[in-house]
Amino acid sequence: MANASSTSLSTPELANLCINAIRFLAVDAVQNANSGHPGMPMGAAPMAYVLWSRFLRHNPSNPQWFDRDRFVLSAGHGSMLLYSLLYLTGYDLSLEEIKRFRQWGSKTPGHPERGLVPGVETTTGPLGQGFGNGIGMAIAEAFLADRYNRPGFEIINHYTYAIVSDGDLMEGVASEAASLAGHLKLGKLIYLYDNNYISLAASTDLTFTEDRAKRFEAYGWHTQSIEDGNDLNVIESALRAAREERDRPSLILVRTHIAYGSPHKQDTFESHGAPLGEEEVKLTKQNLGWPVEPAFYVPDQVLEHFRQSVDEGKRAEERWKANFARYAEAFPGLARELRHAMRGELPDGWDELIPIFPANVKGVATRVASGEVINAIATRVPTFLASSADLDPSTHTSIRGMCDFENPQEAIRDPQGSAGGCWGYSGRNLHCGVREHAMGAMMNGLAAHGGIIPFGATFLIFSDYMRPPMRLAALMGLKVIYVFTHDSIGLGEDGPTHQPVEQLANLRAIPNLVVIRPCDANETAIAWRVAMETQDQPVALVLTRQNVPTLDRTQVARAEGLRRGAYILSEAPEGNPDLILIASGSEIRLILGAQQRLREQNVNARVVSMPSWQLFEAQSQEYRDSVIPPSVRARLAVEAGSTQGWHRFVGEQGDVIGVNRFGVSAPGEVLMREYGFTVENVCERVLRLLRGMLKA
Ligand SMILES: Cc1ncc(C[n+]2csc(CCOP(=O)(O)OP(=O)(O)O)c2C)c(N)n1
Repeated sequence: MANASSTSLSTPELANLCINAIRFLAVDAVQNANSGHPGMPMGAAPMAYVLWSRFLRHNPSNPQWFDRDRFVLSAGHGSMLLYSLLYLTGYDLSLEEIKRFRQWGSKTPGHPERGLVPGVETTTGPLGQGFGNGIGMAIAEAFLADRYNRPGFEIINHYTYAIVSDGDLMEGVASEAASLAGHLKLGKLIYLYDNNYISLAASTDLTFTEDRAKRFEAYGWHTQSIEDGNDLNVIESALRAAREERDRPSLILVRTHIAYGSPHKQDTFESHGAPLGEEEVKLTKQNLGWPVEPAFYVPDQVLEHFRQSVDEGKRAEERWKANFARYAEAFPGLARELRHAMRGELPDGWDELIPIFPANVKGVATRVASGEVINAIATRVPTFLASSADLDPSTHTSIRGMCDFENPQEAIRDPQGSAGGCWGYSGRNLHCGVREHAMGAMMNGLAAHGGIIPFGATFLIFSDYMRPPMRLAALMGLKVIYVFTHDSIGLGEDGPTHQPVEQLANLRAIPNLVVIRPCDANETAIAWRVAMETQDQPVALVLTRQNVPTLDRTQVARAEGLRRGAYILSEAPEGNPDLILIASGSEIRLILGAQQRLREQNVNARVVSMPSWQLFEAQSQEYRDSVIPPSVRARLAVEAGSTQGWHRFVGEQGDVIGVNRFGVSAPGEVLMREYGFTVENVCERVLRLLRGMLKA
């Protein structure tokens, strides 16, 4: 079924049976679960059928085959559409699982979840995200194809398809991503739009009346409109035309009817997110000529027809493997590189060029140190891709001289801001423009596609704009790296709109996201190593705008300690500590200063660098107790951000110097002083803490 030539096999009757099988698996599963979204799969089944049976090149026996077409169901609430297709085409998803839709421990959760359901490329549900993920996947394909294909060897050559809905198109993230996809001329990106004029709570007449085709044309997309979403031949022709259009992404607007075939629910918003009801299920089956019983009925010829995908998929992968073997003979170096990339492995010697920074009292901003590390890694890791939301001069995240990811046909009119080198799809710098939402969603697509290690950069304050995709990256366990600079009120004059306060606490609250705030250049280098070596978790690096001293590691512990999340940076001078001082990032300088000053007052303080809560919490209790002994209850934490959560480490009797109000526009040093980030204030708070404990 992978190529159109097999369409002659599918009589209209058989096609109709197949489409109704998709529809009624969805209807029955939702009815059985008494929860879910039947309407969308019922309306979109014909386009999904045409795509999956006549175009999609995939291998149900190996959902990981690298050169498969990618398919994203961006309207994740219509998950039963995807589960039906996966079951019918022979993925490792049984009919029993379909019957257990939305139940505890099933492989058919409410919304498609990558990693849990075989064949699901990306977790969708929050509308608009899948739309952006698909664009990341198409970028990955274009990048890898440009870098690795050679004449006669189209090793990387696949399409990215998605089904998107009104909700997807309404969400802002889709506008950002569509705008960039149009600019980049991603010709192998093809989206089918389930244009049914109904959303969750209303008809789109109440909310969404722009001319969608014109909107996408203005973005630079190729658009086609189909009046009848049940006309398979027209859908097939449109998909064919979209595939032939190589210079623009495609949107095919398909007029469909939500809950198609339901006598009382078709075209109503009630059918969007609730079971049809037993009586209506019966009437709908009768209306479409489907047996009322049994539920979950799949005619043999339907299964047989869909299951041709299994053999076709195997053959397609075998052909690809044979071609890859010839490629490896002709281009052994490239093939080795690509194999590493496809497996997500780092090449030998990937870290050889990462610098060790000499001690320096004046120091360097951790964003600047990070920039040096990035360039050292990029030289050795060819699929390490930088993206930036128009802030790379400030975040120091350009991969210098290693080309810009741009459409190669595009004439460069004004190259300001270019990273230098060539201009094309093998460019290592993906300029996202001022589009953080899209950057986050696209990075998930890049990582989910595989073969690429993406990182993206912006100011910490604007992590707020990327939080939804960051949450999904963490949920999926994707290897995405975030570089967030300008990490505190210490950034200064830009004022409270730009000064993060609650962002660290916010990011630390996301399960499975590793947040690291290194204290100096050498911790930054180790933080990058951790980020590169971490496989199934996103990592956020939180960096300063302002200089911080590069610590003399002959006087304090080695920066390698960062790997454990927290470590004793400087032991209490007299051994057993009276007090533990804990900080991260730029505030380490203060607690080191306080340690010296307190010694003069006979207070014996241990200094703990705690760049990452998550890494620390992953350590054994024994290790954690060795760094923060339970017996030492006098503890003070210092961090230029919300104090929320810090009591977990300082305990009930401990104290925290933080920022629990918005910042102010003023020079960073002034602000830090006024907000109590001085050695004097740290010492004063320590003495107060110790006095209070004596009294208690
Ligand atoms: C970001 C986000 N906001 C809200 C929702 C809740 N929600 C689920 S589907 C939907 C709208 C559905 O409209 P449409 O996309 O046209 O899907 P259809 O009604 O055609 O199934 C909403 C608001 C969501 N899933 N994601």
